[in-house]
Amino acid sequence: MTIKILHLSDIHMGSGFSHGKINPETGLNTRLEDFVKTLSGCIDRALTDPVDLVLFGGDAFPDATPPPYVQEAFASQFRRLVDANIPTVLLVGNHDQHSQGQGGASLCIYRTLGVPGFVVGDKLTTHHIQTGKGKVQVITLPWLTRSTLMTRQETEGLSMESVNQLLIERLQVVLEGEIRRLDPNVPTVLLGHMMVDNASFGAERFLAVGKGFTIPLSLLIRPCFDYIALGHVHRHQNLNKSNNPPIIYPGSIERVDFSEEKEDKGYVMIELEKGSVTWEFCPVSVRTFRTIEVDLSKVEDPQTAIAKAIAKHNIQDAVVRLIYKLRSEQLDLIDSSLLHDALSTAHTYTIQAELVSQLARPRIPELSASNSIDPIAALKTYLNNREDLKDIAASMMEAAHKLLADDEEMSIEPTTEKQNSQNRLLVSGVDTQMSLL
Ligand SMILES: [Mn+2]
Repeated sequence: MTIKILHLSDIHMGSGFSHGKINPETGLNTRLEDFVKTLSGCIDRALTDPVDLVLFGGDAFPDATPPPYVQEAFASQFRRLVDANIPTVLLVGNHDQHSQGQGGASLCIYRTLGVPGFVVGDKLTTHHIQTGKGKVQVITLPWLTRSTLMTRQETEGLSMESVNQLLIERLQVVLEGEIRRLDPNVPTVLLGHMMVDNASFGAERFLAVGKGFTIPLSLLIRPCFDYIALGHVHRHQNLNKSNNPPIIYPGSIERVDFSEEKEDKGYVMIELEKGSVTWEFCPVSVRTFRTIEVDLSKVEDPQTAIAKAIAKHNIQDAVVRLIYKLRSEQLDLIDSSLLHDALSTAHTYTIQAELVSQLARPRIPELSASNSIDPIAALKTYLNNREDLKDIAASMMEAAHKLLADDEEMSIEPTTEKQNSQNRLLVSGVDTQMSLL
């Protein structure tokens, strides 16, 4: 019998409030209302279809301690699956884990309360789930941290790269143990919250400093898995072009920030049988995010140019950011009240003016925009050029290493790429920015 599954992920309910406003009728942030509406649409689909199982790929909230009204908004949607007797697996993502680790995840309350049909995936283990259309095996692989599979003593003195390598070796062993105990006749899904690397399994990948912990694709492509359901990356994609098995990030259900401006949002519907699976990405309609960027530095009439740039876009009910570049002597030529008028139909908007420096050249040539260098190397170069910081240079380097290591432990956002480019921008030029370091 075919088992129907709805796979969704990265709900992040309660985030992005800065892109919303207070709804005077409800007193709630409109972005919370947007997220609830979208989640509600996903649950509607699960109920009307109906599906036999719902898989959530992790990151329910922006952190492990969401305010009660946000938790309740989340719970009241998932409650509808309980009422309809649809079994559901809630996987723990990095944002759901408490920094203290040990069982403090925001989703564990569903297990503690014994919510019927609900399984919380906070451990690497296999769940045998009885659906209306037969049995399914779901291996849950929550967000891994070093402390998940290793003790502090084991990792002491090891470089971050060796720790990551060791972690992957451990994971391979534990996963193998789960795989050996699988019933080969029952359809099997691996549900994981992680960054999966397209590259093959090799040590060279760990040599790059500051690179996040990733799991090699080769570790996941196993004939025993019929479908690999992922969470963590906010852009929908299938990592296995041969589709055997599909390795799917459904992506986030709503735009969390501007880095997701151009992405389609949605969930995935799966039809699963042992040895045969089909899946389909189902887009949902979410609020538009729109960046309007305009360079006024070379135009005669900046006010007209900026009005034209805005008029080109449909900004009705959208979250808008207007970024314009201009020379300092043009400042008086912009009437900001006219900008506010032009943007008034947007849901919310921000206006960001950037001065174009006539002398936009880097003080430290190695840190020019054309060189993309990792944060540690950039800091080192910078410190080498600052005699006055000599005394604290070593401790600054140490602190930076620590920050990057912590960052990996706590949360690696799919926006890393974008943040990298922002970092590059930061070191790329304008004098005032360098002095911020
Ligand atoms: Mn995540």
